[in-house]
Amino acid sequence: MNVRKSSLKVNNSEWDKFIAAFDGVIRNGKLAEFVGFHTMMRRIHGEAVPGLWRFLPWHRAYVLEFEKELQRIDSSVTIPYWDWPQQSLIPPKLANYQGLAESREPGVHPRGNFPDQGLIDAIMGETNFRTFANRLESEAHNSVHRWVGGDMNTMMNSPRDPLFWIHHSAVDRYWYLWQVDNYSNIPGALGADRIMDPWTHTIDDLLDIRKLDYAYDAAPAKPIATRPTVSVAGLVDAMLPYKLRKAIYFKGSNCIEFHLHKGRPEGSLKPISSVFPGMSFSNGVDAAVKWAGGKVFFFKDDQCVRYDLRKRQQDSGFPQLIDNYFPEIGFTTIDAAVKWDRRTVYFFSGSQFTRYNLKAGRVDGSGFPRLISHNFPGLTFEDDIDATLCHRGKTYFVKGAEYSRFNIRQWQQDFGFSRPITGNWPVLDLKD
Ligand SMILES: [Cu+2]
Repeated sequence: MNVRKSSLKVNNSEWDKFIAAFDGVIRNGKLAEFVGFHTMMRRIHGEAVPGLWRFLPWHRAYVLEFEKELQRIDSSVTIPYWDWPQQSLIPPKLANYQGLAESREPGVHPRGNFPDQGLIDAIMGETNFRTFANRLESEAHNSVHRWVGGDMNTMMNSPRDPLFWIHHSAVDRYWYLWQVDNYSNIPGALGADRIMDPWTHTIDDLLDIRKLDYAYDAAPAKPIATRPTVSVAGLVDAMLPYKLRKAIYFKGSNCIEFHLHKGRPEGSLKPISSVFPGMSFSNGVDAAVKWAGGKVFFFKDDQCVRYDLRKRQQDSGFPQLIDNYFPEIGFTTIDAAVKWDRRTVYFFSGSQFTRYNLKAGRVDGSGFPRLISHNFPGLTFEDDIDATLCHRGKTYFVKGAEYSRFNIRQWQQDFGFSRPITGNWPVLDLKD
């Protein structure tokens, strides 16, 4: 296993070997090739949205592959990590060695500096991957590039300088340390964006450094955090748009009317049987969705009912098995359903969803069901969604004690989500 050491712990002979190997990849042209990758590859920095998700995994692959090139010259070499903020200066052995870089201007740039421990602690305390990655890149990583200045402060030339590599080893280490406590699923990078070109590494292959056969400092790498499980019971079972600007939230055998614009409940918690007389699932529903023609569909376990809102009665012939009534959607149970626009309904079940065309009365296109995680960029919830509702260009997803807001036009989760329901969206806290 390859152990990357702190720049403060690397001894003189190890620095000499690192420098000799760096000279080797200059001579064999590999460094120039790697400098080219940094310029060619799109979406590897946070200026573009996929870059926010790709920055850390792409640079993990980049440092790893470059380290392999150094090891082809000298197998004992690993890339030290620049141990800022403990070492907030150029490591002395590299002060007079700058590889292919032509210039450095340390300390000259007005916004160049090393992050202090307080900033590092704040960044490491973030719990949402995207927020963490964004802050690590923009607040810590960028300012060190600026502090070194010269070639290090350019996208074209920065990898020419050995400081680039020890700097990115440090960034990678902070991600790894964060991963030990926080699950990084990186759901916002989709399709080709999940592949760290020009290599074949995918984000998923790169998450666990133990599988990549390296570690930081002498201790073996610790296991990284895995997907958290929701330990509390869901606070809401289903949400249904109701009349103008209103919605009904369901929990157990009760429901409550909520005014979406005023942001408060209207009236009190009532039995489902009093609001929807004659509806079969008076003990509770899994999902509810507005349908065409003044109808609503309710789902419970493997059954569904259609309900007529004007007549205030359940249509005859219901309940039916979901599988019989909607044979194409691919689900026998439904976690959540939402009318997205006038003709489109989304059904969610487990880790999958199916899009349904209300006007045509059939599944909307091919390839359904699809994975939630692959089609809703950045959505924190990848499975077992409790309830969902569309309102004013946003779709709200509820899972357990948290909710998320998804921007339909931008097709991404809004910044700063998911959030706890309690304290942020109190009306959803239907516990008494
Ligand atoms: Cu960088």
